[in-house]
Amino acid sequence: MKLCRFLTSQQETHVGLLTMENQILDLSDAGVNNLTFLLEAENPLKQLETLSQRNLARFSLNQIQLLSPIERQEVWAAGVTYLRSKKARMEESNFSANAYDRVYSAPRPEIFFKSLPEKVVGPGEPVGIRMDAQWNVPEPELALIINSQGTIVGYTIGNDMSSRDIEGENLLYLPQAKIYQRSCAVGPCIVVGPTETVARTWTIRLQIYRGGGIIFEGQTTVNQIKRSFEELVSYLYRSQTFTHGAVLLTGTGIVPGDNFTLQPDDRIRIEVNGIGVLENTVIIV
Ligand code: DO4
Ligand code: MG
Repeated sequence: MKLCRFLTSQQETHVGLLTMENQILDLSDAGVNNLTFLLEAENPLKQLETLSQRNLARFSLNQIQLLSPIERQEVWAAGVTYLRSKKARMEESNFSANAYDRVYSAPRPEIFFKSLPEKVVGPGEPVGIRMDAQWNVPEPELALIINSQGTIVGYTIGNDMSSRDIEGENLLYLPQAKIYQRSCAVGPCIVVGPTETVARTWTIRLQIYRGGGIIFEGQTTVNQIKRSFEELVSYLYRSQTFTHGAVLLTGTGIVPGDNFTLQPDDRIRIEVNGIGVLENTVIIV
């Protein structure tokens, strides 16, 4: 079941279900105006299955605008969860190679704050590269949707936009490399139902388009994430409460070569089979 938020032609925000026929079943027509309400339910999948049987208003995708499927959830991110990420970080960093090496196999994972919900960019909206950074990349990541109890209730796609020169200069600059205007995109929908075992069979694919052609292409599998999802969530929820639930990006396993940097107007396309496609163009912020 694919849950989404969308804007109607009357500029109203509704909650919907993406059907197999690429239509949107308007759950707001059944009085459901809030994603979090569904994600906090005892059995969200069962609720969605029941709602999907109802004769509700339908829209085609060209009648609406998909929004990021986040309401009041903070976005956090795990790092150095793939071997590829550890290697890239060790190579880029001036003094901190050892820190990345150690965190990859330490009991405690790297987890950092990424975005306030209201700053998250949705499908089709521009993502940003910092005006004071020279080396910028997208980080295509599986995102866990977690309820207030710490249960994983679904999955979506996240883009943890990052400035590698700022991150590499000094580890203490990480928040500046990671958290700035339009640095986090999430969408297009939340897939409710699959277990971790199923999610681990998915492939993450990144394509970057420039001037009509593809300038970078890469892929990885979710199964290459070193830590279990439960382990990542249990660290995030330690000594921390999330009244509205949280979103956790699970790290990147795709890192373009060292001579690649994003430019304005590049189009970033991230596909996870099992979820869908998240696409954004790049602007300087
Ligand atoms: O510590 C650097 C950030 C790592 C990261 O964001 C990732 O591995 O995805
Ligand atoms: Mg990342």
